Amino acid sequence: MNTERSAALFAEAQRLLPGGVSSPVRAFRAVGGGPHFISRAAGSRIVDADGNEFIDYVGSWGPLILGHAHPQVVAAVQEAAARGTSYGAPTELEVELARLITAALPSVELVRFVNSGTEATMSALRVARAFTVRDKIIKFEGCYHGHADGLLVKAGSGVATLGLPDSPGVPASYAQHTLVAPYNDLAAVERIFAANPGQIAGVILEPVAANMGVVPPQPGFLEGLRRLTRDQGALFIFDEVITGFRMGWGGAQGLYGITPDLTCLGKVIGGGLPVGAYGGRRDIMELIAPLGPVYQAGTLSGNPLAMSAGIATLRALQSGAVYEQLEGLSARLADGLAAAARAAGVPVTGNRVGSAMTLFFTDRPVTDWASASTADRAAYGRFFRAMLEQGIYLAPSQFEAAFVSLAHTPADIEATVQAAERALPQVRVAS
Ligand code: KE4
Repeated sequence: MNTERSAALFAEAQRLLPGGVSSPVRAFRAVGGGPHFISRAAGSRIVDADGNEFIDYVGSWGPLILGHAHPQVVAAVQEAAARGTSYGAPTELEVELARLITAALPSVELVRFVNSGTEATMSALRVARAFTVRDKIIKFEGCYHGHADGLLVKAGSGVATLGLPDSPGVPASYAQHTLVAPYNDLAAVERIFAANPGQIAGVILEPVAANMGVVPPQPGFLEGLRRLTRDQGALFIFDEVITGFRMGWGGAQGLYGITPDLTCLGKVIGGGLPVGAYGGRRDIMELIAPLGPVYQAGTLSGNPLAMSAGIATLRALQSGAVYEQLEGLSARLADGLAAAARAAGVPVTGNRVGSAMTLFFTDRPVTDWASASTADRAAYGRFFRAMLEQGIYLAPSQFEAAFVSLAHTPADIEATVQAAERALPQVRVAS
């Protein structure tokens, strides 16, 4: 495969950007080789600077549930841009997107738009601390909530990918307020509450973890946390930046029937443009300026382009049996990959919730970071490269998700399974 143009661009990019990228996980450090610079995309396909075409399962890390360059999204953004790109003033568009979000998520009575998932979770923690007048929060090992200081503690995604358990630059005086439990371990959370009575402002988690690879909540885990936080006067914060409108119209909270106090959103609600949002109970969100004293602001928050892309995306998700379509394609892909691994004698564990899935190169169940981290990263790297050579673009990290979009076709899925049948026998897994 000719990658000369990408290689030249990467060399130039490394002279100008740290690691040559705008976000660490894109650098392919976990899988080897240089990143492919993408020049265009449409539907389920991306095309790199050398003209190589791939079936894409990254989908910009989740936002592109409709696929790339969806006509309704492109038209909405073009029309909005022609009327001006940003006003720094309220618009009807943010009212419309807020209407769609609050109708889909009954727990979200008030919502504030921001520009990234990081801003959403950072702001949700601030208002949780203000509301409870407590400083400590509980997060889970392997969950990633963006790069806000207090959340870069035993985080997942790129932090786990690069083996950076915590980040330098976060003052210990701040990180000490972040307490960490293993995912799916309710007893560990009960012990933390018992050891910190009256001090926990909130518990934040991905209701379906997707940043240590996909790890579903075990039965009773979410319900137990809901009961525990309510009993302890702490807020239950769902980070639905990935799961929101991905796991169903009602997100993970709809799928599992849990009512969180606060919800963080991003990705899908922006249709591929920079966006985030946080919202929840009115009595909590009324603390946010200008209504209340908790300050949070943003020059481009609610900007008309992101709002237009988000509205077009959510409206497209309201039509027809889109989630059943995603489920059918995703189940076929997951089953096909598992069968290919069995046929090749390669031990893997496949985790999937809806259209997000991960093939872990380990023979044990993956229910938390400790078990996810037993996966053979080198084997995943070999699998990734063997698939890339065949025109299949997976996440360049064992600890991320593969996303199926509504633009993927049954033929795409079959081509992917057949590529895996050829790739997996080449993957030698460390015994
Ligand atoms: P952003 O600040 O990257 O928009 O969102 C942070 C975030 C918050 N919460 C969850 C559950 C997330 O998954 C993310 C970001 N996801 C990663 C990939 N898993 C973004 C990719 C990247 O960092 O380049």
